Amino acid sequence: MSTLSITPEQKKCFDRDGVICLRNVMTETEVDDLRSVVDQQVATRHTSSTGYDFEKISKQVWERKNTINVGAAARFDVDGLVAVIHSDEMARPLLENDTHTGEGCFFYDVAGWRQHAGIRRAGFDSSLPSIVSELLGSETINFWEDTTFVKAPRTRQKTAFHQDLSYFQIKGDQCVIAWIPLDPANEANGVTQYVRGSHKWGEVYAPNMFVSQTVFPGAEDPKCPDIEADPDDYDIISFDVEPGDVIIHHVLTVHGAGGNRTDNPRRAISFRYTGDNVRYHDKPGAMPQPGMVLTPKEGERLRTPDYPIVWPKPWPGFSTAAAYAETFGKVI
Ligand SMILES: O=C(O)CCC(=O)C(=O)O
Repeated sequence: MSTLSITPEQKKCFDRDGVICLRNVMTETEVDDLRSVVDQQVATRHTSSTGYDFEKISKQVWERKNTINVGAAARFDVDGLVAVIHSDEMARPLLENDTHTGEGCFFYDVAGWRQHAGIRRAGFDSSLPSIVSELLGSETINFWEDTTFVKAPRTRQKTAFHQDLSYFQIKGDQCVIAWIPLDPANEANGVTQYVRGSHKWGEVYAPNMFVSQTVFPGAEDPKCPDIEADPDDYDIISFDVEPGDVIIHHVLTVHGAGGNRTDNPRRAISFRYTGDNVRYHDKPGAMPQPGMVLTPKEGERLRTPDYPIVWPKPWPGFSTAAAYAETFGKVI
C-alpha cells in the first residue's frame, strides 16, 4: 500500500497533452500479481465468458464468415457486430505489416477485479488512486473497471484508434485510463499510441470494434476520424515503457496501438477510474460490466459495490481490497 505524488509539471503535461507516462509507479509485487492474473486469464480463455481473441475474430471477419467462432465468450453479440462491419464500405483490415502469418493472439478480457484479488490490490491499494485524484483534481475516486489487453508474439491485429468515453455508462469528464505494461513495451510490440491534445477537440466519438473503425450498432455519436489512414496528419505520441511504469490518459484522448511484430509478448492491463463530476449515464453502444450487482440509476453518483470508492482512504494504510473482500467477497 503506497501513495506517490505527481509534480506540478506532470499535472500541466497531462492537462495539455491528455496523456502522461509515469515511471516506477507500480511495485514489483503488484506487477508480479497482475502478470499471474493475466496469464491465468489467457490460459483459461477457451472457457471464459468474457475473454476474446480479436486476432482470431478479425481473421474470420475478413474471410467474410457470417458466424464467428468466439469459444465460450458471450459478452458481445459478435455475429451482429460482424454483420455491421460487412455492411460498412469503409471497413478494412487493420493489420501490422509483418510477413509472419502465424498464430498471433490479441486477447481481451474485462472485469477481472471481481474474481482476482491481485487486480483488486493493484487497482484499489497501489499508488494509482492518489495519483489519479491529483491528476483529475478530484476528491473522490471510484474504480470503474479493468480491461486486459495482451498481444502475443507476432500478432498482426492493431487496436483501432478510439476514444473511451462512449464505451462507459457515464457522463462527466473526470475519468482516466491507466495502462499498465507487464512486459517492456515499445513501437515494435504494440505500445499504445495517443493523439496528443485530442481530449480538447470537443468531440465525443462512437465506440468501435477495435478490429475496424466500424462503430457499434446503435451508437449515436460521430465516428472517430480515420487516424490509421493519415497518421502523419496527427500528433501521435507513444512511450517506451518498462514494467512498473504507467501511462495515464484522459477519457477523451484518442488512442490506439500497433500489432506485435516481435517474438515476445506484450501483456498489459488497463484500470479505469472516475472522479467527482461523473454520473451514471446509460447510452446506446456502451457495454455493461459483466456481473453487475446494483446498477445505479440514471444521473446518480457512483455509489454501489460495482464501482468501489478507492480514494480517499479512511485512514493511512487502510486496504480497500481487504475490506472489499471481507464485505462483498461472497456476493460478487
Ligand atoms: O492495449 C491496447 O491495445 C489498447 C489499450 C486501450 O485501448 C485502453 O487501455 O483503453
